[in-house]
Amino acid sequence: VDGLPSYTLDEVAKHASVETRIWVTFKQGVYDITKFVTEHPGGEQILLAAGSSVEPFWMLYGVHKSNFVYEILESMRIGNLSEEDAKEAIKDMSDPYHNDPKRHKILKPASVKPFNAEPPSSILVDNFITPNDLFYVRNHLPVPEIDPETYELEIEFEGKTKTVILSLDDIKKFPKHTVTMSIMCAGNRRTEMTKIKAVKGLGWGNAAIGNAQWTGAKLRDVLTAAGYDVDSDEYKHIHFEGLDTDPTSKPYGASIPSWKGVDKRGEVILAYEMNGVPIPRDHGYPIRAIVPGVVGARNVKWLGRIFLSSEESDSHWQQNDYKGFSPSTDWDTVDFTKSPAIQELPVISSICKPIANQTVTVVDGHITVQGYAWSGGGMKIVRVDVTADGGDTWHVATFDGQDSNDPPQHWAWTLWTAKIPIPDGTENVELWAKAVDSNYNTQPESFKNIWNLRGVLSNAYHRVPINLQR
Ligand code: MTE
Ligand code: MO
Repeated sequence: VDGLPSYTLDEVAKHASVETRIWVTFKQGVYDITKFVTEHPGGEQILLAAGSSVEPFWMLYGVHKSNFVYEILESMRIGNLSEEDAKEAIKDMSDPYHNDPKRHKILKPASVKPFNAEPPSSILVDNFITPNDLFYVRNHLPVPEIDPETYELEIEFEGKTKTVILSLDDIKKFPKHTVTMSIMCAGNRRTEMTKIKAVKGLGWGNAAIGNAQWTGAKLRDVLTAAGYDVDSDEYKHIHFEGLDTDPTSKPYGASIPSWKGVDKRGEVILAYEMNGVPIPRDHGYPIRAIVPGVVGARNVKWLGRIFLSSEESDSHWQQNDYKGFSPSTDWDTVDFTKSPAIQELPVISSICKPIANQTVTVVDGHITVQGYAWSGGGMKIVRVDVTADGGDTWHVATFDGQDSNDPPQHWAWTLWTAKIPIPDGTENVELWAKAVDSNYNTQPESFKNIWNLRGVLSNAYHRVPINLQR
């Protein structure tokens, strides 16, 4: 290694084709892999790294992390990276998340790699539409870097050989459709359930939900153009695969029942805009499956493939995650095949202002409480009840923001305000909120009886203790 010439990253970048010879870097090493390209077990994939570092690919395709592979690479070494470039390269490239976008400081991370974060819940109730930069982010993997010019969406049908491929422009040619809808993570409000007993999952507060306007092509139209008879019920499930991949190059994936995907009233779209601008990278640029009324996990970001099938997606996130269980099921007894994958979510609400333990001023014998409420499956919130005395008196909230759509196409959340009378002399109280949806379903009273080992479907009454001042 010592005694070999030293090269800068710029020099390496000039060697990216057979004519100029193909160089790559790994840590401090510079390698000429021109001869090896035809022998590479992963085929032409290796050319993705031509003229630059193989490391990000190796982080994704875990098979490379073996002494055997390192030895092959060392046999092709022709030099070292210049000291300065080596420092930079090691810093960036060893991290598959180095390409993740910059995020707004206000997002509080529950985890950084992958990036998962929610805004302070008080800002949720400031606007019916959640601004893109303040919308919670739930990523399972690094954010893929996708070139809109070369982006392709593949559509395939089980048992048929044809593949339909659409570019971004192709998708934009379909009639434009906009839906205003809330997306919520199945783990929203998990930290409240955790207080009963520990669960496995990210520690979400009550802001793993947001409401946005999504614009794109209707899946129904796209599948029809792809030659599918949407009224045929030929397939039971529609799979969505993301372009984000794990270290074994398996993509994030999920599926929805096909009736939902093609239903005229289902309004499932392949979205390219979020609140009027191209979808930000964190939220699925350039195309995201938008499945109104259905849990966040099925709203697949960075959509790369649609597959119509007789079976559900076999992805980890469809089969072994995002399912509910009895409170008495633990990790020793859980059988993930026994519960269905979560699709449409149950009714939920949450108090966003004030926040727990805040000191609130009583004005004219009242305090003001604000929050959101939402229900899955296109149900509408018909009432929100708030109490400050453990349920002896309930006060009906007024709605500040609500869509005019009727169920079963009411996809957006409802923002509400309640004015709660506070008797003289009361020093601190606990506020409770519960919502009722258009099916007259309401929230369970306590977490104890809905506890589940993954901490999902965490929709018991929200209870917020506050202090009062006059
Ligand atoms: N799609 C892909 N490709 N990869 C992911 O990690 N996370 C899912 C869903 N779609 C995910 C994905 C989950 S669990 C949720 S809750 C939502 O995206 C979060 O969407 P957001 O980050 O835009 O808020
Ligand atoms: Mo999620």
